[in-house]
Amino acid sequence: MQLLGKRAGAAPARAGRSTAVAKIPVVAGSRSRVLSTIVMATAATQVPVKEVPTKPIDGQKTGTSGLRKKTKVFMSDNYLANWVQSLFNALGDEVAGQSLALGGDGRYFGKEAAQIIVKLAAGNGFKKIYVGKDAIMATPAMSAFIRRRKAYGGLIMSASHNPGGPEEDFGIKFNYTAGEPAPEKITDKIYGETTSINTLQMADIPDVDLSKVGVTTFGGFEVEVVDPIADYLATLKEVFDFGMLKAFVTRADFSMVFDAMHAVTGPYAKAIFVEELGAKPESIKNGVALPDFGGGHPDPNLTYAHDLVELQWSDAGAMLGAASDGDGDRNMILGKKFFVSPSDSVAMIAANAQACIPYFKGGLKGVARSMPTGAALDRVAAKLGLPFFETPTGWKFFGNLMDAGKCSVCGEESFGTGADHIREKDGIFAVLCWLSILAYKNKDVPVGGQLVTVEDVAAEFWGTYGRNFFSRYDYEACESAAAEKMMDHVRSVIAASPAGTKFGAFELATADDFEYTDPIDGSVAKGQGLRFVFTDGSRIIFRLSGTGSAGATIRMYIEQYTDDKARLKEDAQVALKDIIKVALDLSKLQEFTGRDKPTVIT
Ligand code: VG1
Ligand code: CO
Repeated sequence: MQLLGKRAGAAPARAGRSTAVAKIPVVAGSRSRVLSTIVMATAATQVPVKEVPTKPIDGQKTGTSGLRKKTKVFMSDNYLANWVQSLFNALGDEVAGQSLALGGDGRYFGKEAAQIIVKLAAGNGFKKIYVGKDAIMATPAMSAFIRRRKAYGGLIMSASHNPGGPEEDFGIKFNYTAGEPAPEKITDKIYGETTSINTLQMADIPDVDLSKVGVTTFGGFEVEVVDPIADYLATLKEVFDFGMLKAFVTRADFSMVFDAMHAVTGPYAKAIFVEELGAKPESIKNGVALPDFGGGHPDPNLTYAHDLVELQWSDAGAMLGAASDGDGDRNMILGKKFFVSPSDSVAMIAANAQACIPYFKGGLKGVARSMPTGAALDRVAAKLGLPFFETPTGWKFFGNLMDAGKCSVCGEESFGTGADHIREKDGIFAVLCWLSILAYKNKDVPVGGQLVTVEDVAAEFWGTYGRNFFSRYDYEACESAAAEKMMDHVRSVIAASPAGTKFGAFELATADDFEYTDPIDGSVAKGQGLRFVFTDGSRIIFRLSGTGSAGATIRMYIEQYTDDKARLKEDAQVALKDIIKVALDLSKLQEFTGRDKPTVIT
């Protein structure tokens, strides 16, 4: 029986896990007796399993990307175990005899969480679990790993760009058989299970040493501790020409700097940029992964990656500057004194992919971006005659398009760039794309000659396509009720504004709450962002974040296009001044939230 699954020919399912495990009556007041009772698990795994009684915990609903809460919440009672057991319940018979992968971004509580998950996987009939050494595996590396090892799925312990540590955030998400973040049909089902869960199936096995690569066996259950880099590197080598990149990176007149923000990409960057491509070891900044990310906010943007920004705006700046987030799926690309907006970055990569990156030499199958992302990519699609898709925020919406062969390159304005080599956004991939573009464009420039820079690549792109000025204002940790009220107000503005309504100098073309029908499976996602589209193509969008762990974060996205050659290099904040004022006025943001300025401007 395949409840949710897509993988044909998966290991044969047993006739239901619950019938294979001896039932123990859970009697109120007899907790200790039940806990001490051990039953034999499935014939497949032969691991002793304890049925541990538990109770539903409120609010275990996954957001844009997995479940994120304060670390202390995750560490309390059965918080983590309940969610993982609910996931396995949601997946049902599919999991029997399968192999699961597990890793995380190295944040505080990850190693302890891994031990709990290993026991649950064994107790729920998995045959094998792969665990990244020290419970580490970057999000894109997990996606690559699932695909290469044909694992049934993987669990990633991360709250991504959210800070880590005992007082900060922890998180978990499930990626499915193609390496993609679980689609909503699964996450909805998990949530349903969390509201009625009453038993945890915990294997009665000791903790596993996760610090050494190797295999440990418990009955028919196997734990394999793996190198978290090797499979990912192998996938990247299938995409890029590492020989060409090495020749470029080691040029005497080239320099790069990669800020790992004390997060998971430190070891990956060393292995890939330094050991494989010959970059100088000092090119990697903040390369030691720490459980609290050194107290920082591992979000690669102009505010939180300020050390890198300062360096790149100084005379010591490198030709290419880049940073990645907590779990390695985001990227920020900088030139010398130059910032590439992520909405532009994905479009520039798409425009140059076929010429510069071997994996794309046959051309792109199609491209996609999330709705709030700036529309530069649309122009590339139109010019190259490519299928184009506009999806809701969150990487899970790209997976179906890629599986169906309709999308090669995709991105989000939130520093997310990726392709169909895996099913996650991929920070190091984006850096390698930019290295490939620079290497290709400079292949005929002799050492010491005038190198084509990141800024030159952008200028060339804008000269061809015009420029979509883009900015995002984040108002973090607002009071939830106030944020909801503001969104209600914006909805009422939409309802009262027919096409033709004037907002300052801007004339409304349409306004709505974005809704997406997946072209592959027909599933519908509603309420994905309040948007105003004006007759000149300018846009204003409001969303509430789905990745926070407390309060509400309001995101305001602003976009305006120009093909006026004289304005192409203008500062985005200057270019967007008028429309930003329109957005703040129509939403009454300050009135509702009391905030007179955003926490982060991108
Ligand atoms: C944010 C971004 C979204 C991204 C998500 C996960 O979501 O806006 O584009 O996919 O984070 O990224 P939200 O709901 O907070 O706007 V990551 O690197 O934190 O997994
Ligand atoms: Co991330």
